[in-house]
Amino acid sequence: MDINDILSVASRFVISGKPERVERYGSGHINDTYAVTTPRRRYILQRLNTSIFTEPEKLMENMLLVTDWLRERIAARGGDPFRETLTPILTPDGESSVRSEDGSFWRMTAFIEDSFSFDRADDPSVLREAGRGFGRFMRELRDFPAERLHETIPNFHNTPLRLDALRKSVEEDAFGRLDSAKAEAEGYLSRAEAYSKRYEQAVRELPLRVTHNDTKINNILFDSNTHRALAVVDLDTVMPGLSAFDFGDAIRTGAATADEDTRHPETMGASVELFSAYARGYFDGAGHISEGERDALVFGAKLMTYECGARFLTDWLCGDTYFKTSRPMHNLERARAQLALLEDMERRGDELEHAIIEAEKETKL
Ligand code: ADP
Ligand code: GN1
Ligand code: MG
Repeated sequence: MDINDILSVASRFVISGKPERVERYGSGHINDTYAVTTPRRRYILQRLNTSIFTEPEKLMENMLLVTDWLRERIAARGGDPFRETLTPILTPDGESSVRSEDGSFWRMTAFIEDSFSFDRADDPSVLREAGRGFGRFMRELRDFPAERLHETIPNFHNTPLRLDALRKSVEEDAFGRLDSAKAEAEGYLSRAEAYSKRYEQAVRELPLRVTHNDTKINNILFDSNTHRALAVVDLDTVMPGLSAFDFGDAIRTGAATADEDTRHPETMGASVELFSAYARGYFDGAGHISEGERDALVFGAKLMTYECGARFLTDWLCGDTYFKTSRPMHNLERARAQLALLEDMERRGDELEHAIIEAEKETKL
């Protein structure tokens, strides 16, 4: 589709002014995201990846329910409901999406101006804010009727099933890539039993909440003026889940010493300082969590790193069909970086557990 086609998709939504400019936006791995500008405003227009989100209409139902719910909570605490959550833009018929001629599925949200996001931080005060923002997101959805949510990707954080997929891709080696990934396959599969066991225990014992499930650090926006956490975006995977998943996925990207995309796994590790900062903000934002949930937070960070790395490796072995890539070995390099991060988290396990205890103490003071 060329720019004019995208502009004509944009004009099918009820927007203020004629869409004049369109540019690629953000660094998400799944959807195609564009910023659309009219003489008056900007909008985010997204083509959903419908090979991954196979029932996009249901996903949009979730998004409308969740943003309506959050808007009320935000207004009730005196916040700005049009800046602190996504505002879906509808069509003249009240639909939340349109299909273009080629069958692709589009949705639009108001652009949240004067905000920024980042792929990795090195400033503890920003990480603390991220923790507060994602923690508050979970707290504000605490009483949300979870049964009204569709499961947009079934078994999204079912780590044992993700490992089955990895095992299968190793056995089949359909693209002849296993030779390039022997050490990584061994690194991931040798941990499968231990992590699956601990995962099953967590799922058995911990409360199911409504969680975001993709708390990558670039899925939270910060206010450019105050640098406070502003809005949690990318609501496509809001589904029932464990608090440890959301805590862990944010740590995986936010408290790492290198980018997820680094080609230098030797520079990848966990920053205890950033981890502590995130944990402090998180306890503050999330409010009460159970002892069991608290005790699973460090495990959540390891699990999400492990699971995501295993998914990158699977995608590498299956010919790069899931995550967007921009270089030939991208997914293999991502899998290497996540393995390096996991090894470092395992080495520093005690330090991380200690940081949780200290952060919790501080919130209780
Ligand atoms: P993906 O599912 O591909 O990750 P996202 O929904 O996360 O796509 O969007 C990609 C990026 O665009 C986000 O990381 C965020 O930085 C930015 N973004 C998304 N929605 C908005 C919005 N309404 N206003 C401002 N920035 C946004
Ligand atoms: C994807 O959509 P994005 O880029 O925020 C993926 C996450 C992975 C992440 C790894 C729906 O997130 O699960 O952790 O890439 N989202 C989906 O960078 O699969
Ligand atoms: Mg995203």
